[in-house]
Amino acid sequence: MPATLEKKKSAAAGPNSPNRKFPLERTRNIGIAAHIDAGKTTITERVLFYTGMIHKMGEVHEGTTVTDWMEQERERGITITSAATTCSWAQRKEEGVYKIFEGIKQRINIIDTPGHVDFTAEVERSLRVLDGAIAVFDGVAGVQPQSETVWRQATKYNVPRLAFINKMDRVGADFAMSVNSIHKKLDANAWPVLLPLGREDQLKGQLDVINKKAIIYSDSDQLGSTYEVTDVPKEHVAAVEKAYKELVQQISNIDDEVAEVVLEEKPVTPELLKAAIRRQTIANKFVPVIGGSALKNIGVQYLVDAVVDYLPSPLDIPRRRGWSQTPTRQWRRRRMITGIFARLRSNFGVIRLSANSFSSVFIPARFRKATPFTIRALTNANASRV
Ligand SMILES: Nc1nc2c(ncn2[C@@H]2O[C@H](COP(=O)(O)OP(=O)(O)OP(=O)(O)O)[C@@H](O)[C@H]2O)c(=O)[nH]1
Ligand SMILES: [Mg+2]
Repeated sequence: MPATLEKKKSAAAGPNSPNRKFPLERTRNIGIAAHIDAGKTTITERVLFYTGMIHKMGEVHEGTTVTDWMEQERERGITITSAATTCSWAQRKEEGVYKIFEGIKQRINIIDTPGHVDFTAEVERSLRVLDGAIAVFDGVAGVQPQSETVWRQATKYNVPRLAFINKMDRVGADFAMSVNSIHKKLDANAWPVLLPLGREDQLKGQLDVINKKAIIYSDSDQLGSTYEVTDVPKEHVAAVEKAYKELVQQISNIDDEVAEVVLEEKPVTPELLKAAIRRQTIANKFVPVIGGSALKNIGVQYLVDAVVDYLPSPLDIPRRRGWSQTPTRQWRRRRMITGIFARLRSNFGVIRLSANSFSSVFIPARFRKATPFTIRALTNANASRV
């Protein structure tokens, strides 16, 4: 093959090519964020295992997970630095279960963030570039202080999110209390789409509220790869019906298409309901809630299905603005900085800006070194903001 043709072909397959293996509409860039120890790294490890990226499931307490890769992280069992990883996932066909993107392979890029309060800046850095997030909560504690911080950060950057109530296997786990604490402390419009089936040592799987099915994990498969999708067991029918009514009502309050169908007293099909949940989640008006246990390998496959169903592809959300080296963009940047100066001046304080920070904004690169001056601007604001 001639060298130019070969070059063209490899360029076409590159990550930024329109012919890339996974086009943007089949990509999800997500982060997992939560209070310390909520189970973010354990969830990430399970996702990598079920998507076939790794063949041996690691554990945080054994120091064998993929995303806690630093020596200190492995020794201490905590995440210190955000780690990015990738996998692909096709929603599995299951009898009586509607999934929006069934059978279509998706690329999921994941950032596992740290939960410790000392690394809040690290989480913020991740959230500002993500398209969606899984907010993880401890099923015993509900919303914890650092969950509030990451929630606010995600809100600040308009990141659509799912809530995963983890650790439903722990003694004292309470799904309803956790959802309630999300309403009270985070003031979020968050409602369950997948309830945990049982709790503590009786946790058996999940209840699909939209498709009205039960996902029951096999006791003989400790790795959680085997489960059965059945009708909802009799003793749980009332709970699923209640959650379904609540879900339809909440969605109809914010989505015109569902509201219309409800007003006409027609059935709200899973297709219609899921499409509305996707729309409203991406619009940041709704948060689907899911229960499960990462450590006990219960509920992670349907969590990944929910990521694909409800979180946006990069094409579903407005473009982020960044800095560019093109003259037009540099001009916009200059205008913005000039605007900041105007505001600073009106505050009648004084700061000094170093020659470097000033020249990098205003002076073309080839002249920068030859510009030995500092400027004074009038302000009482913090210089680091400039
Ligand atoms: N009982 C129970 N324990 C869990 C579950 N998920 C995680 N854990 C345990 O909780 C501890 C913390 O889990 P991690 O996955 O490291 O939590 P994290 O949110 O990544 O923690 P940081 O990154 O340090 O904030 C580990 O000992 C896990 O084994 C769960 O579903 N049930
Ligand atoms: Mg972690």
